[in-house]
Amino acid sequence: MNVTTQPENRIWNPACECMPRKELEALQLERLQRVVRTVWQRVPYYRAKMDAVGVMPGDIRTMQDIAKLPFTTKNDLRGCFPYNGFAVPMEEVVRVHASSGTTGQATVVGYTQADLDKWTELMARLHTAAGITARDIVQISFGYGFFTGGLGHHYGIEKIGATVLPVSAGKSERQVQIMCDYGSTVLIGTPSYAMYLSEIIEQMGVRDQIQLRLGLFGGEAWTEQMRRALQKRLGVFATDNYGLSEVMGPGVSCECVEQNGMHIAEDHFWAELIDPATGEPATDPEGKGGEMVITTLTKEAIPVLRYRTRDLCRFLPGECPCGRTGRRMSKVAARSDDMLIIRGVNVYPQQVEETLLTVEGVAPHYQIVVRREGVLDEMEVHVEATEGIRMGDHQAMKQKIARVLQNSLLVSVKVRLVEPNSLPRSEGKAVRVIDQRPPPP
Ligand code: DLL
Repeated sequence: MNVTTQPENRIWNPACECMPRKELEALQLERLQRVVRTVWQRVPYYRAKMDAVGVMPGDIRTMQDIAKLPFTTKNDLRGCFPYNGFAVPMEEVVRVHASSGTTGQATVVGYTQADLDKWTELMARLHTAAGITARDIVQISFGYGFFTGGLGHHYGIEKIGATVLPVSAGKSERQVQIMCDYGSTVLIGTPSYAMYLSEIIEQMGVRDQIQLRLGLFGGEAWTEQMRRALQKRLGVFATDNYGLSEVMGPGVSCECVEQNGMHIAEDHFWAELIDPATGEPATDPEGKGGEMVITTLTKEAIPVLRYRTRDLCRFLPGECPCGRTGRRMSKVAARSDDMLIIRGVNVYPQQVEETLLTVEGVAPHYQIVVRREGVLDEMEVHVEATEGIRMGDHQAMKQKIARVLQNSLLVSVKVRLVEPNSLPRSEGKAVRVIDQRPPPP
């Protein structure tokens, strides 16, 4: 199975997606001023925060004035649980999504009908940008429910007239059977789950029956190496898309068929990059990058000012040949809270993935276990060997992986080579790090 040729560049809404920058900037300012006024009038939480720093809606005269506004954090939104951050009465809210709440109180987000219509429009843009057409049969393997992945993608696919298979996550053999029986041409899910499905396809021996041509992956960080592996294994053209429930869900930014960064839907979101340590604007946004901070410009039910995403990325310079004028962001390199400090060296899980996937014979499944041995932190990377590696090769393979990782991460790493298919597979977002260190006192 070969990766299909690049799909053609089509644009869902050229008037918005290719809007001249000057026009876009005027629209953004008008929308920002409106949203700031709205939250100040209607959300006591924002009124209190703005009063505390002495900013009034009238102080926002240019986009740069946004820096006068306070940040919003996940904890702030948790504190508004469940509906205190809403700017409209409940009778105007037609849907609620929420984060899983596995790491604390869930964050709850509401949508008016107009919010859902805008979200659907942004998803239609995303799906068209990735090359989906009305002729496609689209299998959605994101969970449906409070998670925004399933329902968010669902309505966009319907809007562009393609066929949705609302399979949801899990039951992996059944997923593959559906792919064969229903002739799915597009797979939508997390990259780690797509990788798992590619293994099931091999195990079931049905590669010849798979008709996938596009893969739209998002919801978690993944590397270019992972993209190449997925394209090869699934025979798809793979694009990335980014979003977060706090500001809407998927659809905040997406790659087009140029595969060169994700266009931000700037008519609906204002994106800033800041230095995560100081909160000041990033000094080198196109080089070193920074933490993505997002302000919603059009959300009605729960507008959010300067939300600190914790996602680290860069803005990409230059224009995209596709014709869209929206500024592009790089892949998310990591979340600032995923950073491990091992013996004084900063390590991100994505660096491990990037390096591992360059070693032949290594399966794209890994887990990082961090422990404290005495006063020192130890990092052990669990890596699966592919079936082809004989037991006798294990020692040499282990040493090779440790050497390659050490050279790239600049910290000593233990490697444990584990049996093929023995690491846990994700049906949603992969858990890459198991941190067994005691919590700080
Ligand atoms: O994951 C929304 C989504 C669903 C996006 C499906 C794309 C596709 P949350 O569960 O609130 O929402 O998680 C948001 O996931 O802050 C990032 O850390 C991470 N994330 C989402 N998309 C990407 C991506 C959805 N393409 C959090 N690359 C975000 C890297 C991503 N990380």
